[in-house]
Amino acid sequence: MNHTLIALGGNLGDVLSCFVKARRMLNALPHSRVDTSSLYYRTPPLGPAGQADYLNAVLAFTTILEAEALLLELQGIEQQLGRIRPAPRWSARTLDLDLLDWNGIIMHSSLLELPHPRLHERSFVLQPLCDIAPDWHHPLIGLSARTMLEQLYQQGEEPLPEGTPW
Ligand code: A4P
Ligand code: MG
Repeated sequence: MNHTLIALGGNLGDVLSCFVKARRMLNALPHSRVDTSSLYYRTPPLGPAGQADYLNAVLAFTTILEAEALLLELQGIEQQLGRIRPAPRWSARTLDLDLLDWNGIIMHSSLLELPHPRLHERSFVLQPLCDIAPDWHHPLIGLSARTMLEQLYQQGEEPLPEGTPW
């Protein structure tokens, strides 16, 4: 079985309901289960101005699926929950499912980059990741999620408001 980390984000419509449905759909994939869920966080939008706040969360997910097959399943779930593609990069969305890590591998294909290339720059990923896997180590940077989050705060990034259970 493969141990993976999946980030959820969204800022359009009833995002929390999308998170709940996405978790249920992940649990329904063959030989797969959601092991742990972070709290969810309300986060200021990174990217174009004028967007609504996001909700963000991270799941630990065990699956028989290979990495690219899992990414296709994630995109299928996004679509079923109302994600419109193609859309301009970083436009508001009902649900974004990013694969942060798959068994700690490093990969650069046209479809998939692992670990997720921007995860270490983002408190809206690292804070929920720290809820469920603070000792997870970034396979390229070699630092734990906890240390990467502390570094962001040392650089002046504002801590997120307290998270909420689903
Ligand atoms: N792709 C490559 N690697 C991965 C991976 N590890 N996981 C490719 C998921 N997808 C991966 O993604 C674009 C392409 O990335 C896909 O075709 C896939 O093959 P997308 O989901 O279609 O588009 P996107 O999400 O608009 O682009 P991108 O660059 O992934 O955006 P990000 O980095 O996900 O940022 N602010 C807050 N507060 N919270 C957020 O969650 N999210 C974004 C989107 C912007 N601002 C945000 C948040
Ligand atoms: Mg994405």
